[in-house]
Amino acid sequence: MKKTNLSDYNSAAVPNGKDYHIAVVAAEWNPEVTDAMMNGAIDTLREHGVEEGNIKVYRVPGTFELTTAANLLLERTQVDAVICIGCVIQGETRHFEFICQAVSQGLTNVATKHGRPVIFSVLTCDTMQQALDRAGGKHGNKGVEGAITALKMVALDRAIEFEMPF
Ligand code: DLZ
Repeated sequence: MKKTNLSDYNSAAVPNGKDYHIAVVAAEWNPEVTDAMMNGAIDTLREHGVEEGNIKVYRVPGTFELTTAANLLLERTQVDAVICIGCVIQGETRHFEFICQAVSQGLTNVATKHGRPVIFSVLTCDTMQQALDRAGGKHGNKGVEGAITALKMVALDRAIEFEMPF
């Protein structure tokens, strides 16, 4: 079956996040997109048992700053995962390429450096309409998907920590 909305998921297959601590960091650029993704992520965490006090939300100026924020959070707190939300729209210059390259590589480096999940909920679009379509529009909400990914990755982290027999 062709999936047109990637935010359709089986709720029963998502781990319960009762004792999880999750940070959500969202860029201020393109707020009509990042606000919708951020709210989708927060609502999804709540729906899957993460307690209100265990969800911490931060804003950064732009998508480029997501890497620094994720690094600070993982260095200074015991947060289980960081969901990074941004939206980069192609403009007339090459700025787009540099931001996309820096944030994708930067977040990968931060995740591997700290050994904790960092979720890449960053839209890299040609047009604002493409972004809106993925922030609660016809292609779902990538913030929701980021929250589900975070829950699954924390569950994996704990399974490796506590369930491995060797
Ligand atoms: C400068 C810039 C540009 C041109 N475009 C975007 C964008 O589409 N999305 C986004 O989140 N941020 C953009 N920024 C800001 C950079 O991410 C960053 O905040 C600045 O370069 C300062 O480091």
